[in-house]
Amino acid sequence: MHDRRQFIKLASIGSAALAIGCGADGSVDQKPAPTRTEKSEGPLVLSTWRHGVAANAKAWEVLRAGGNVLDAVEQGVAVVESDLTNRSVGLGGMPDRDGHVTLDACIQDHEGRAGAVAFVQRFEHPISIARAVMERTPHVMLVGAGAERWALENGFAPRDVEIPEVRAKWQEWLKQGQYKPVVNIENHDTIGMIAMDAQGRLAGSCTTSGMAFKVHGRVGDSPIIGAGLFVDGEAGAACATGVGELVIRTAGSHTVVELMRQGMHPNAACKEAVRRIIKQNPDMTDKQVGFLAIRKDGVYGGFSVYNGFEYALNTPDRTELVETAFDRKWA
Ligand code: SD4
Repeated sequence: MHDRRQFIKLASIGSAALAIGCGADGSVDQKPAPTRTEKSEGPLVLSTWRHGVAANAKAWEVLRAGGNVLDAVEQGVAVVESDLTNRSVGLGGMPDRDGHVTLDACIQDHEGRAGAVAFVQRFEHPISIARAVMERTPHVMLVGAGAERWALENGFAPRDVEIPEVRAKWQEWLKQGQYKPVVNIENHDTIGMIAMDAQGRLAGSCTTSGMAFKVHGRVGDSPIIGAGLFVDGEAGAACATGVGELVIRTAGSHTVVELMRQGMHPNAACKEAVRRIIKQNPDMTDKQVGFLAIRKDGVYGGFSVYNGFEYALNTPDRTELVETAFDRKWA
């Protein structure tokens, strides 16, 4: 329970966010946001989309057992990477326009240590390679053939997966060959996970097969620290989903964390990041973007361009799928 002083503090943060002018209706900021301000109240896990439910269950298991928050975010999203029925994460994902499934992932801890891989093929767990890059090299990111060779040399076994349904969809797409992503359907379902352990340590992970039928070699926001994911132990954590190019151009997750550092509520910080994207891109037709955020004090939230962006939430009191507030309705 929050005492009165705590309540006033939260209320004033909310109105500060409103005063910064994050949107005309203000409804997100005015709603009493979900809060977790006492560290003793326990851990917290958020992850994008419905597949986040299974990922969160795994992450929660790790945290409940007193495990490391970095293990939690790695093992959580790895569940989704292994699910070959998932068409937007892992080896079951949709291919690029040349028929290759190429994967992007990154991970970051509360000390700002980070690892990433991009444009990798034939590995089931890019998130684990990303973590290994972080822990075993002086680098942050490895890409393509170099990343694959490094993974092989470091004990990761390649895996060849051929999914007839995916092949058939690609062949169908080739008939027109048009790149026309549509929001909220299987083309936009990266898993991004952000979490806090009982001691208040933050970590995040993000992994995806990227946009279906992308140009071979294209890398989205998901493996880019500051775009698809950003964690700062002193301020908060954020992750993104949706059209990666829009998120990269605005350093989306970094924006969210920096706004929270200034005291902004996570809902308002995500909303402001969305506002900047919309400002840069007056025509947002078919372009979904959503953000999730946890502020250092355990307050959390999210916001998206269109309705339909759900996130899986685990707290000591709640295990739910939550829809974020949004800027506009997808008709
Ligand atoms: C990307 N952000 O590669 C990813 C796409 C996605 O949910 O599916 N996001 O741009």
